[in-house]
Amino acid sequence: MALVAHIDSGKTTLTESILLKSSYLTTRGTVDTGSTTTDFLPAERERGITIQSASIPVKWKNWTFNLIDTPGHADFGMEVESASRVVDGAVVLIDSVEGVEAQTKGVWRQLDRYGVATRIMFLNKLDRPGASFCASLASLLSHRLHPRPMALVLPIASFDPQHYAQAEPGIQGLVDLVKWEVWKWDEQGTASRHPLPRDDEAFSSLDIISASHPILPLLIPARTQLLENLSMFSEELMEELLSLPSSPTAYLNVDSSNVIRHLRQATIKNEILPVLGGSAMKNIGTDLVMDYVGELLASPLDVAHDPQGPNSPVRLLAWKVAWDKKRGWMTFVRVYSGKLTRHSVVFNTIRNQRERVSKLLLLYASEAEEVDELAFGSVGVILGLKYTRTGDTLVSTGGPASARTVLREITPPAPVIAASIVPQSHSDLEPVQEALEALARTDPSVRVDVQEGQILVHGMGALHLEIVEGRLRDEWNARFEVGRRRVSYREGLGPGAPDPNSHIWQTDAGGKQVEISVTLDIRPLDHAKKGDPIWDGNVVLDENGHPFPAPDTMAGTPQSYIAHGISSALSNSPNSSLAMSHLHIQLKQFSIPPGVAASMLTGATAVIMRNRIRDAGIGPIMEPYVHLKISVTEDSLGKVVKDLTEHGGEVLDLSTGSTIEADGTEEIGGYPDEGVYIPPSILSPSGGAGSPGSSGALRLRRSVHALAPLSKMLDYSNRLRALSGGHGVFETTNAGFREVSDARKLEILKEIGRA
Ligand SMILES: Nc1nc2c(ncn2[C@@H]2O[C@H](COP(=O)(O)OP(=O)(O)OP(=O)(O)O)[C@@H](O)[C@H]2O)c(=O)[nH]1
Ligand SMILES: [Mg+2]
Repeated sequence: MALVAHIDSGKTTLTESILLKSSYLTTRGTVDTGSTTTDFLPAERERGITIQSASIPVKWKNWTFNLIDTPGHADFGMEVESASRVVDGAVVLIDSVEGVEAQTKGVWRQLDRYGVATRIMFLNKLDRPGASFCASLASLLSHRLHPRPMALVLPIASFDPQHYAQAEPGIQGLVDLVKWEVWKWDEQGTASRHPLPRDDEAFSSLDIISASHPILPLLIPARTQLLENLSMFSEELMEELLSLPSSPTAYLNVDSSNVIRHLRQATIKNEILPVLGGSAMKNIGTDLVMDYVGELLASPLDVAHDPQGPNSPVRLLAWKVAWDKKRGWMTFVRVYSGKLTRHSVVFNTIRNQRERVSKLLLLYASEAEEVDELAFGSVGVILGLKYTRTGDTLVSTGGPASARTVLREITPPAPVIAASIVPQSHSDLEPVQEALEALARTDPSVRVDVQEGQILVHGMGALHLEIVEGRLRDEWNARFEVGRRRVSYREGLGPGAPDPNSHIWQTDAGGKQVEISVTLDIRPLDHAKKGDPIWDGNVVLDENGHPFPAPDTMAGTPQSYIAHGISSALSNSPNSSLAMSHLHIQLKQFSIPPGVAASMLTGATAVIMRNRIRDAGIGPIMEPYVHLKISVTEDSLGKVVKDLTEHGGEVLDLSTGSTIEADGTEEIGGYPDEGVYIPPSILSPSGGAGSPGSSGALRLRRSVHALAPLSKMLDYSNRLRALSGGHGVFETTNAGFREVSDARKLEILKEIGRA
């Protein structure tokens, strides 16, 4: 199970709370004092943000969860990518002052991409002034996150009804609508549970909730709605409800274990999104999160994996590789089949290598426990592997061929920014190159290449490069200087027509002239279409019109050699030396004379494609854009907006920006609220009636949402500090590549030395 969310929504804080509640910790740490279990890197503790995901097995009641705390900053999206690949479920958090944010949608799409169907939403920070349970719930619909969010709890801001009239913020309790009980937390954070009555009479004289409390009249309708909405997904429940007498309290007697069974089925099929809430910082709601994770999320047995028997062959996915000074290479794996034992030998199907397992560890954040075996479903670490990289599949040697199929690989997101690395002296060159290679192995979203004798490191954003630089120095003791940062541009296909003979390549093979032909239909991708992230924003199809998987995953076939050739030609345009993007490429046919090695297809395809791209002439240039959310005081708003416009930015929406997607496209409107219970806003006294983000603590501040070229925003923290007298804060998320104007194209070609 992974915790995923927008930056700062409280994932690490919730992790710490879970570790405390499950008795793994006796005292909790906080992000603010740099003392949490899972943010253990010095850079994480200094900055108070998560940079790498940390996994930890948690025991709660009869369950064991493998919990993965992920980073929220978009620059570390690779970590969410790999975590999404190996989990069967996720808890997605929302800061309930803000509602759904740009990266909430980002991580949601990542979960979609890897088919993580079962999710629970946790509306966090309900203690903050301006927090609103209802508005946050509604934002799930308006941002089209899920059509059927289902609140399993209602928040109790205070047990004193006066506080509602005075619009006091807070969270003191939760009503569990399923188990029909009230949770109450005292000042020390100790919880007590109070069952609710099953008949109407007793409601007027409850001990736990006073008769004048505004939540009281909502309880029975909320439970009724929950059951009715759920019955849309279960005929059995529908019939049970229909057979009940028509009294208002009849639904109170529906057995809760029965309700949980129906909830679980609907959650596993992703028909509903269960919604919980609380305050991770105050440990409020944590117990309910863990209970419902155990009760509702898929277990490894619920997900279609290989059937398991006592002698099932081993199949693992390496989802992360890390380097540790003491332990050496650490390969994080999830066991998808069989049982892995210490000192065994496994086969890496992608690198075609046998690998010896020296030790097995269960990792508790930075602490490790050595174990003799990793069982089916578990997440652990292998020491001793030499070749394995993130996304590789490992299987038993000697197992049946069917077990050798490759598990779906992990796609690193496209890098958008690069910096040159200059070794301090000649003797530093080799150590720097080794360090870069090792770092790229641990973080596949870092790419290293050499252009005109210069080493370039490409990454996901300015913060990512800063962290990469720090790790090279601290973890590998590399000695180097860093050149100016520049963004990674892309080239699209030029206008020139193809040469009719461009599909043929003649070469010399063993002293004989041979002719290899590869016919590719290459054209620009339609503007409205999105490219495949596996192919850096291009669409690459095989002869049958099916998308090509990444070249590494289909070793040995002629198609795989062609895919390698395509990938090599795309990585470097003969016109601009930039990577190519937004191309639509379909393989039509190919022929290779008998007796010529199929591997020759790689070179042939690369040459044929490069010629085609060269003949087409230089195409449009694209540059990466970012979506910015800037929060400033009213008086500096004008200056900030003016500066954005001067730097090629576009202001999207001055008030909430909430209807604009991270990639700048307008949303088509939210999901209807039909079949969804949204409690009245009175439940969140300090939340006000407005939308999240526009109320409470932020009243004196204004937020600006804008889209701007990343190249002009590299030094934005300094610029904003000057513009806002130090009061401005901002966040960025990647918004994809956009085609630039002719004037800007010339500027870029000059910058990269091509004009
Ligand atoms: N008021 C309040 N603050 C909270 C709560 N949970 C977390 N915070 C604060 O929010 C900030 C961010 O919390 P983190 O746990 O680091 O958030 P995160 O989602 O792990 O952030 P990244 O890993 O950097 O994406 C910290 O200052 C926390 O103290 C909460 O329930 N209430
Ligand atoms: Mg964190």
